[in-house]
Amino acid sequence: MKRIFSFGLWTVMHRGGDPFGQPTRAPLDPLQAMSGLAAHGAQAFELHAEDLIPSGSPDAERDRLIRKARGLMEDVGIICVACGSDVFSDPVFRDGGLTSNEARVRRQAIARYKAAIDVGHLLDAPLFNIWGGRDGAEVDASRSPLDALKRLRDGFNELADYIARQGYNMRLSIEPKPNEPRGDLYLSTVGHTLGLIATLEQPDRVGVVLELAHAAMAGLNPAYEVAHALHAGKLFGIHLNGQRPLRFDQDLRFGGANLKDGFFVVKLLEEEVWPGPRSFDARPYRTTDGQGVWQFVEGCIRAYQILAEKVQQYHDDPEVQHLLAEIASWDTEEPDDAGGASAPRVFAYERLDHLVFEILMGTR
Ligand code: GLO
Ligand code: MG
Repeated sequence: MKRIFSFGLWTVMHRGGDPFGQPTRAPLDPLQAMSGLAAHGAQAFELHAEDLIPSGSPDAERDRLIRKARGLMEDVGIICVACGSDVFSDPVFRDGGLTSNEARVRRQAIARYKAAIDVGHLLDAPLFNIWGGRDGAEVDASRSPLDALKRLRDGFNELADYIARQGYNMRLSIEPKPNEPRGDLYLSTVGHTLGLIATLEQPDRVGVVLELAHAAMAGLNPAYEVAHALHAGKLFGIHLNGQRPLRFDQDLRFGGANLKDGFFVVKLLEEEVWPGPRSFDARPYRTTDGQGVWQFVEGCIRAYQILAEKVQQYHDDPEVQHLLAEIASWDTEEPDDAGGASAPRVFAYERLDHLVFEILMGTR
């Protein structure tokens, strides 16, 4: 299987600003972002429709920008694997998008998503991914969380229905996150999101996008989150990056933190031959300059490739094979010494875990 590497346009377009500091890099326009990504090893990109088309652009301008993008995509050989919408930065959504207490604002959020779904369709995106960054609260008295879930359900139903009625060849996904920018977000983990999806009118059309950083922010094991999505047949996308647990959303370069978590996520994706694009949603450091942005891109891709090689090495290692075969042999109902007292089981997990460490360190 040929792996497809993808980046959010917003990752390389990010200018290094943070809540306490001004941007540190010159702006990069979306077409430069696409061609730069193609030149540095990516075969695909994701975007918010607004990354390419400023919100409120008239249709003619939208069509012109899409024609330009499609021409460039053809020229440089890059495809669009997911589209989303920025329903978080405009102050109108400060009390929520789909969950706002103002019906008028909820309608605006739906309209924004529908317009972005059209953009995704025009770029041949097979997935529309929703991260509702404002769908949460700081003031729990402001709305019942149950009402918020009902509003999310109604919103996702309407959007899935829109995609179906338009006849678009596109699936819908939801990207959970526990908090930030809101104090708490209503759809915080894969498990919560799967629970909500089960209540939708067309649950088959809707899945999840798991972001490693978001799982780590919740103190969860990202590989277990991926496993839940895979088990439910719902892993529609993945956002790879690095993150130290229980902090603000750091979006570090893939490989920049929690190496072992990254390894076990890659191990799962590779073992399951998961067919989706390996998408990166990270940010170049604030100290990175315009050139360094492309080192960031190459670093993310290379980190994935190295971890995939490590997964292969793990499976080829005779001692690992021996230990895994032994573990598999315990999975039997047969008593191993009929009549006599069984010898206490020796679990060689210390050794197995150390072998993972040696493989990752390159000392084996
Ligand atoms: C923020 C999210 C965000 C989404 C994007 C998808 O924490 O990770 O970057 O992935 O909005 O459209
Ligand atoms: Mg993301």
